[in-house]
Amino acid sequence: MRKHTYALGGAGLLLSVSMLAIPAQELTGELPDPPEFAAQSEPIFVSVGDIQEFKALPEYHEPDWVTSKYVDAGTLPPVAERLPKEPLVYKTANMPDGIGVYGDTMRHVIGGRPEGWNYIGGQAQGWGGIDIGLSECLTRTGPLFMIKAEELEPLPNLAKGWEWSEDGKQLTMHLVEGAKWSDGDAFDTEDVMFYWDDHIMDPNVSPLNGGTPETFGQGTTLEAIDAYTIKWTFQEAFPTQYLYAMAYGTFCPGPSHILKPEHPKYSDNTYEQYKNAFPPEYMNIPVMGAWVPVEYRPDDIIVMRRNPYYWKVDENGNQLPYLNEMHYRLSTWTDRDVQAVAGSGDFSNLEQAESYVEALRRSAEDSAPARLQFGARTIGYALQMNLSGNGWGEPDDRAQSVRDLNRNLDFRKAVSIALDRQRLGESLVRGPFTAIYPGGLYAGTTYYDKASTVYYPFNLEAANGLLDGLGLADTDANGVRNFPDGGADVEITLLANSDYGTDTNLAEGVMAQLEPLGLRVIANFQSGTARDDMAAAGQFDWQVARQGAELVSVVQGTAALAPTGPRIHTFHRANADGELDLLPFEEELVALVNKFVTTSDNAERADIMKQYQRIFTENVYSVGLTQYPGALIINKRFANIPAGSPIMMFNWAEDNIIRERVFVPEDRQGSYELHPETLPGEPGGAGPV
Ligand code: BQZ
Repeated sequence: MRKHTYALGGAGLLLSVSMLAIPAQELTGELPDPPEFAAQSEPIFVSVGDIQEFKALPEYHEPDWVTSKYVDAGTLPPVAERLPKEPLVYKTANMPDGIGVYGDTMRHVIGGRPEGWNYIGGQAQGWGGIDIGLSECLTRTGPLFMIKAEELEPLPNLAKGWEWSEDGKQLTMHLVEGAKWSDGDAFDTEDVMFYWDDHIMDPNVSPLNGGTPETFGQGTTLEAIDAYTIKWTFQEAFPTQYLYAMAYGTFCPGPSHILKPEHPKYSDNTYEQYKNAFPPEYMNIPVMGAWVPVEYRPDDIIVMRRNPYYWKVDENGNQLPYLNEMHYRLSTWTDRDVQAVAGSGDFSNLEQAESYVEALRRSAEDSAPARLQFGARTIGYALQMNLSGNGWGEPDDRAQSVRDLNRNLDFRKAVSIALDRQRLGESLVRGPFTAIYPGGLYAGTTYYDKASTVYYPFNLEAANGLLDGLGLADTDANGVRNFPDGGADVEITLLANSDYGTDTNLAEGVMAQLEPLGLRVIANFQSGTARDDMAAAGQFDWQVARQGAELVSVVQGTAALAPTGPRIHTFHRANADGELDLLPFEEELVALVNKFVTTSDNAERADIMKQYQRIFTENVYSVGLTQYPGALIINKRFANIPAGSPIMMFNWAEDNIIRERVFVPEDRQGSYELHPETLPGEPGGAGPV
């Protein structure tokens, strides 16, 4: 069998490119505007202070059965003792339907599966709002979609207040004094420093959602001043940006009194043993969130019961949450839409465009149990090429040669203009939903600027011309281009998440549309966690990715907009020696992102993002595929759902709608509770008590 060669002919290749290259300006074109989409609902814009405050109230309340069954029985302290000195108080004026009543359940359906409860140790809980509900973080950003743009700043949360030093290099934060974990243990700086010292700053641990030292700025330090005060020290002055990184998903401390004894620094455990020390079967894991896991049936359901120590109340002093139980049925993401529309489930982020027509048709009927609330076009997909040329993900010869192609601008341009985005969008759903998306920041979002967006329209002929220019000829006439000098066929693996029809449909669209370009693209469809692990390890040539909040809001996840650190970017990370081989335009993007983080001047920020968008799209940093609006599907019996809450902006809707203050009016409550009038039991115990 003839040994395949993948040589790209090094400098020879590059030289020939410049001579043959089609002038860039000839490949650019006018970017069509997204189709009008009237169904989008608008938020009611307010100030942070209109939503919440921290203060002591004259009296506190809880469900009657908690008082009679637990407090009166002496198995639980009175509610006032379970609450912090100054609980977080949600203001009635900001609650669409006002003060709520206790009772009922929200029935989620999810497509993920729990690996275990060690979020900060790097385990996934199944997504779909589970980890968002369990984890509380120093600040909060989900509800920021309703904050006036000129007052935009993360909401206080476990950090109830903070102040900057004169020179802006130090930030002192005050934790909610007297807040407790759901088993009654005190939440304090020991939990915060355990997360910082033994997770963020420990290279052997990768917390879920990717917190790394760079997330908080090169050289940043954190120290505990006392049990309820921490102090950050930054290299830059007033990097207010990092307050967003202190929200979900990158600064949500875990229960150190439970996790620390298992951490390798304090035990004989290996890091793998520590990560897996709290499997899904472990019930009543202490949380700061509103509900605690009390039952788990594999491939069936996770049931959660109200947290008796939850540290938030309404203005009448009623301890939240209002809902007694949360269900997460373990199914598929598509089934989530189906069940929400049918009324056997209560919530869904309608994010898979293929389900739109049926969901709209069904929910238009008067008898429909659920309503749809469309937001802006913040669901976006891109084809991301692995840009590491120095070994991230340990590529073999074939993969290494693909990486070298990926790092070539003409190659990325060729792939981009060989894709017919109109057809890709319509292959998902017809109608005014999908928009042509060249990549980068999304049209319709705060920092987007059309004039700064370079668009290379569909042009298969020019695409073939570019690859000819790279010396990738089909030397063995099998319809697939070969690497130069009689090399092997150009074969490229395409990683995609098989848990979503949209991801695999787009991937199949890309594979089909690149055949006429003579590239053999091979599907590597992996289920949720497997896909996430392969992507994080760099084990892909290309991937179809649904992008995160950073390209929607810019201020959330900013550091991940470019490889600002060795382990932070989705498609370009460092090799095993920690070396990051940035391309020249990437250096520029890193500099712009770092500048954005330290600039609080809005005009300057807007200008920085214009430069970012131009360099991103001009260099086809990633190949945009499509962009469309998501819709919240929520059962009509739920009250206090904020107007205009998008499914994805600063975070997912499971955070945006503030579930702890969602309620069901008494006369509409269903009898879905599986463990009525029970509370979580001992950590590691059998279940509810
Ligand atoms: C929303 C979200 C809440 C993760 C996950 C999942 C993981 C990714 C992403 C979305 C699911 C739902 O998305 O699709 O609508 O409920 O959970 O966390 O795709 O595989 O790793 O980034 O958020």
